[in-house]
Amino acid sequence: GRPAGPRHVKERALAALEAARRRTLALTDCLDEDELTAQHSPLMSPLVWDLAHIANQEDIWLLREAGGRPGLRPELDHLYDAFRHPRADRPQLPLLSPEAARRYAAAVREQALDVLAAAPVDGSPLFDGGFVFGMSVQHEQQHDETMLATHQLRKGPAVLHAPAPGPAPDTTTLPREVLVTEGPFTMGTDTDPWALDNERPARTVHLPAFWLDTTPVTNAAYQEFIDDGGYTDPRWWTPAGREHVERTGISAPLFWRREGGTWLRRRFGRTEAVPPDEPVMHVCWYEADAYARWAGRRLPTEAEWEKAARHDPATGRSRPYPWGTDGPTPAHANLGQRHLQPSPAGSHPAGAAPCGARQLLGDVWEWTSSDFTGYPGFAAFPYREYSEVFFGPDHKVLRGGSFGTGPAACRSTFRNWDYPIRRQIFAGFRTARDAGPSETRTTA
Ligand code: AVJ
Ligand code: FE
Repeated sequence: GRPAGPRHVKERALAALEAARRRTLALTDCLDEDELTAQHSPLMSPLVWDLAHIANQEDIWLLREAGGRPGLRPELDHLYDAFRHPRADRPQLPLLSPEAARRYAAAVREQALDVLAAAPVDGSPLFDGGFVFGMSVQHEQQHDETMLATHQLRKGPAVLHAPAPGPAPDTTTLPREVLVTEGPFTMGTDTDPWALDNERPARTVHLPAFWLDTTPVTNAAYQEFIDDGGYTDPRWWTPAGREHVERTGISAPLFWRREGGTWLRRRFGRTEAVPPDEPVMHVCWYEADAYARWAGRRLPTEAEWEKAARHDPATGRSRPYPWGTDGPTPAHANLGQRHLQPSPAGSHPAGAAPCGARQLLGDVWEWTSSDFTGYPGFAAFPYREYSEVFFGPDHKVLRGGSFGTGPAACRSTFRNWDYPIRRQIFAGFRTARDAGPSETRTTA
């Protein structure tokens, strides 16, 4: 279990704030001023914008809202307001220089740690369980993942280095799919102190039995779809997906290129053969959806994904993580940019869910079939712009986190969302199918 109490809450917040900042600095200290201020893709901000935006959000939320202080640079709020300036316009703004952004981030952090030391950690929704500090950490970690995606889009030689993940254990006896039996489970949470508004409230959801892939779909499996003419066969695509493929001409995951008979991929400034046993990534929702139909299957709904990731049939309860209640270790999941690629399919048996599925957290985000909406009883907190303004049919839900996701922004209830055309994110998928009536009483 998790130790409670104000001292533990503050220690957890402090450690998470420091870990997130180490990563932020690692992603920005490795590039010179020109590279930090350049726009590597119109989809992304210049890295120096992310750096100062992280500092500005901490200025707003930890110094002003939580600390009741005047804050350091309120005059910068408009420059670093994501809603005021689309990403493509950000390089033209009079942004802080990299040096000034670093100084701003350090100065805000110094005061934020004073606020943390003096803060109550209960008594109000903003402070209960250290929520506002957890929110700030998760915000920084999400931008760290966005910055990692910017690194993947930049041209030029590699500047990030990390060891490769270990090989998968022997997977010859691993079943291709696992059964999640029919019945109710608790979806969402009322009790996780760092859960964001869109993960709340908890409710009971009743699902029919279904089968789910034991691991994310691999590059080798996805290549079969390509080789089978999957991209040009209209049977596999929704009308919107078909239209998207025709308009963009996509015919393989982003960053892939065929040379002779081999598929190569560019990864953080290096080119390598596509590893067959790794989860496929940099595919959009339309590609994931088409692959699933080609395979005679479908994407899981968001509710199915969450049930597979946390329902414990032995107790009838939902877990914070597939493996239980303790936070992730490297044995459980490939998270936090310790590696710069997903682990091979079948890795992390210690992180398996009760149903037997592996790698639900970490490695690659997983597209689900669901639109991003508020749960029944949703209440925006502490601000509408975090999630509520994105609710609706334009965004699809992704679950599980990637190798680039910080551990504080990853749990069985965490919800991510994006447009169905997006491919620069570290997203793959796994597939599902309905279980037949004779299978509903089988125990997984
Ligand atoms: C939840 C990843 C979609 O990056 O747009 C960052 C997170 N919100 N700053 C995003 C976020 C405000 C968000 N995603
Ligand atoms: Fe942000």
